Amino acid sequence: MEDGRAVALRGLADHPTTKGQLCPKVNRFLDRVHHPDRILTPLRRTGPKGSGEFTPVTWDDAVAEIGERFRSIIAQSGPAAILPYSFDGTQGVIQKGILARRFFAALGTSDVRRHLCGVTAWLGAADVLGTPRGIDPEDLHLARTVILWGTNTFVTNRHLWTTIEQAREAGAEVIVVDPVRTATAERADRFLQLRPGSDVALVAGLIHVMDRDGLLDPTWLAEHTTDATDLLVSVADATPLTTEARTGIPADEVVAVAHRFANVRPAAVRSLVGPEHRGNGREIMRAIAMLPTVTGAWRDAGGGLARSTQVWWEEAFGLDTEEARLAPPARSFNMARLGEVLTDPTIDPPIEALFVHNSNPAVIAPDQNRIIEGLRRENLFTVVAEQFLTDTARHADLVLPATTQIEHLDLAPAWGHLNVALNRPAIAPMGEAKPNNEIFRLLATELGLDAPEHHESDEDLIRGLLENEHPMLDGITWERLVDDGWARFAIDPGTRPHADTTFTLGPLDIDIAEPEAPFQLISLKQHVAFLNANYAQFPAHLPTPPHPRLEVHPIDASALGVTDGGRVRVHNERGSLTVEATVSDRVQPGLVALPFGWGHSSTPEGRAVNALTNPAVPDDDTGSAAFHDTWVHIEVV
Ligand SMILES: Nc1nc2c(c(=O)[nH]1)N[C@H]1C(S)=C(S)[C@@H](COP(=O)(O)OP(=O)(O)OC[C@H]3O[C@@H](n4cnc5c(=O)[nH]c(N)nc54)[C@H](O)[C@@H]3O)O[C@H]1N2
Ligand SMILES: Nc1nc2c(c(=O)[nH]1)N[C@H]1C(S)=C(S)[C@@H](COP(=O)(O)OP(=O)(O)OC[C@H]3O[C@@H](n4cnc5c(=O)[nH]c(N)nc54)[C@H](O)[C@@H]3O)O[C@H]1N2
Ligand SMILES: [Mo]
Repeated sequence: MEDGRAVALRGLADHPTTKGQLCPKVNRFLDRVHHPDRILTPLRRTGPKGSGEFTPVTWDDAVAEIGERFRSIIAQSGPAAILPYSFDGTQGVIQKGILARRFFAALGTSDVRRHLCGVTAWLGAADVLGTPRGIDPEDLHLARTVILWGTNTFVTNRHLWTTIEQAREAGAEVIVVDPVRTATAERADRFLQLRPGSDVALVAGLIHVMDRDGLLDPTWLAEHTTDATDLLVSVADATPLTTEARTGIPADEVVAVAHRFANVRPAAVRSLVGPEHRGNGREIMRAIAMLPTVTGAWRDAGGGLARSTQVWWEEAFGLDTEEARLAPPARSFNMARLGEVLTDPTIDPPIEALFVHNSNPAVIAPDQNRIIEGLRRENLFTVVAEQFLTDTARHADLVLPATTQIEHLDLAPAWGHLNVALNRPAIAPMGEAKPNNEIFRLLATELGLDAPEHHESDEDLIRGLLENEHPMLDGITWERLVDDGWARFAIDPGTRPHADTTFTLGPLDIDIAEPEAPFQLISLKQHVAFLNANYAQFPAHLPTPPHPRLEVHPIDASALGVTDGGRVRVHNERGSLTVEATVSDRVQPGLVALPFGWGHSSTPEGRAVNALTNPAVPDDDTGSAAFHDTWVHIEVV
C-alpha cells in the first residue's frame, strides 16, 4: 500500500497450497481494481437498452427508484414478477449472496436455480457415493495412477498442477481423458482423446476388462457395494474392440489403462465440470465415480475420486441450514433458461424486474440471442450490480457500482483445496462502489425490511458462519483468521472419506447425443488469463491474435476449404457468428472448439459463443445446461 492505493499484490509464500504463486488470471488484479473503465457511481440509462448510454446518479436516487419500481410491481403483479439472477462473480461466502438471498426471500420473489457449474457433477457423484464428497484433491500427491478426467488442470486449476507434478515425480502415471488435446493433455503421460460424450462407454470398457481379467475383488464388491452384478451385466458387451468403436480409444489402450488403474495404487480420478455440460452429464459423472469404486480405490489414502471441494465449505458453514430457514421462492427457474424465462409469453406472471449481481448472463448463459431479446424488452426493469459495464450491464436501467475483492470483507473458500482465507479489505472502496451486502442492506431499509437479519454487518456474518457447530471448523476462529489469514478445515491429510460407505452401482447407460448438424461445438475455458467472462476486455489478458478463433481439424478444414486465419461462419438455429479459423489437430474430425469468455464485441455479429450453445437442462430443471451438446454448420466466408 502507498497513500491508500494498492501498489503490489502477491501470494503469501507460506500458504501451503499456493506457496506464493498467483494464477495468471489474477496476476494483474490491481490493474482491474484501478482500471479506468471501473464503474464508480450508480448509473441510469439514457439511451436505448444495450446502447451503453448512461448518466451518473446518486445512491439515494438509485435506491429510491428500485424501491419505487419493486413496490409497484409487487402491488400490481405480485413479488413473483421480480427475478434475482446471481452467480459466481465472487465466490466469497458472504458477498456471493447471503444478504441478497435473505432480501429476496423476505419479499417473496421468484429465484433462479444456480446450477450452471458443478451441480450435475455433484448429483452424478452422489448417485454412487451417497454424497458429493470425494477425497481432498491435495491428497492426489499420494496417488500412483492419476486420471484427470475431462478437466484442464494446467489451465483451470493451476495450483493443483503442482500436486499432480509431485505425484508424477514420485512415480505416478498421469492420464488425461478429454476429447480435446488441451494444455493438460500435452503434459500427460498418456492421453485418451475420446469421442465427445462417450465417457460412459469408456468406463464400461474399463470395467469390462477389469472384470474379464480378474482385477476386481468379489469380496470387496459384495461387502461395500450394491447392484455390482447389474453393473457387470451391463458392461458384458463392452469388449475392448466394441469400446474402441464407441469411443475412438484403441483397444490396447483400454486394456492398459484398466490394468494400470486397478493394479498401481493408490489410484484416483480428478474431475470438475467439463463432462457435466452435456445432456448425459450426470450419467458421465456417475460412471466416473464407479471407476474407483469397483476397484476399491477408496481403501487407500490418496485413492478415489477428487471433485470440487465447494461442498465441504457449504457443509462447514451450514449454508444449507441458512437456506432451509428462509421462505422458499415464489417460483424458481433454472438459470440456463433465462432467455426463455424473459421471452416466453406463457410464463405467468411475466418477469417485470431482473436484479443481477455477481453474474454476466448476456455472456455466460446459453441461448444468448434470446437473452438479449429479453434484456431489450421495454417492459423489463433491469438492475445490474457490477464492477464493469459488461454486456449485461449495458442492458440495465440502473447500474450499481460494486467493489472488488481487495475493497471488501469476505471469507474465501476454494475448490481445489481445504484452506479457507479471511479476505480483509486492503483499500477503501473505489469511488462510490459498495460491497454486495451493503447494497442489500440499503435496499432492505428502502423496502421496510427492518429485521436484524437484513442488517448484519459483514464481520458479524462471518463470525456467525464460523460459530457453526461443525467438526471441520474446530479451532477456526475469527481471531485466528485475523492473525494467520487462512486456516485449513480440520480434516487430516490422507483422510479416506468413504472407508465405511456402501456404494450404489447398477447398470450403465451408454447412450450419447445424436448429431443434429455436421459439427459438434465445444466452448472451453482455454485462456490462462481469463476467468470466465472476466478479463476479456483487458488487452493485456488477450491471446495473439486478440480475438476468439474456431479450431477446426485439418481433415474437416480441407473438406470445407477452411484455411488457417481464414474467416468462417458458424451457425445453427439459435445463432450465427463470423470468426477466424485455426486449423488444429488439438480437436478431432467432427469436433470444433470456440473459446468461452469473450464479450459481444469480439465478433461482427456482436455475439459470443453462447449465441450457439444448447440451453437444454434435465427434465426436472435440476443441473447444468447441455452447453457442449451443440451442433453447428460451418461455411467459409
Ligand atoms: N459456453 C460456455 N458457457 C459457460 C461455461 C463454459 O465452459 N462454456 N462455463 C459455465 C461456468 S462453469 C460458470 S461458473 C459460469 C460463470 O458465470 P458468471 O459467474 O456469471 O461469470 P463470471 O465472469 O465469473 O462473473 C460475472 C461477473 O461478476 C462480476 N463480479 C465479480 N466480483 C463481484 C462482486 O463482488 N460484486 C458484483 N456485483 N459483481 C462481481 C464480474 O465483474 C463479472 O462480470 O459460466 C458458465 N458458462
Ligand atoms: N483460466 C481459467 N481458469 C478457470 C476458469 C476460467 O474461465 N479460466 N473458470 C473456473 C471455473 S468457473 C470452473 S467451473 C473451472 C472448470 O474447470 P474444468 O472443468 O477443468 O474446465 P472446462 O474447460 O469447463 O472443461 C474441462 C475439459 O472438459 C472437456 N470435455 C468436454 N466435454 C467432455 C466430455 O464429454 N468428456 C470428457 N472426458 N471431457 C470433456 C473439455 O474438452 C475441457 O478440456 O475452471 C475454473 N478455472
Ligand atoms: Mo464454473
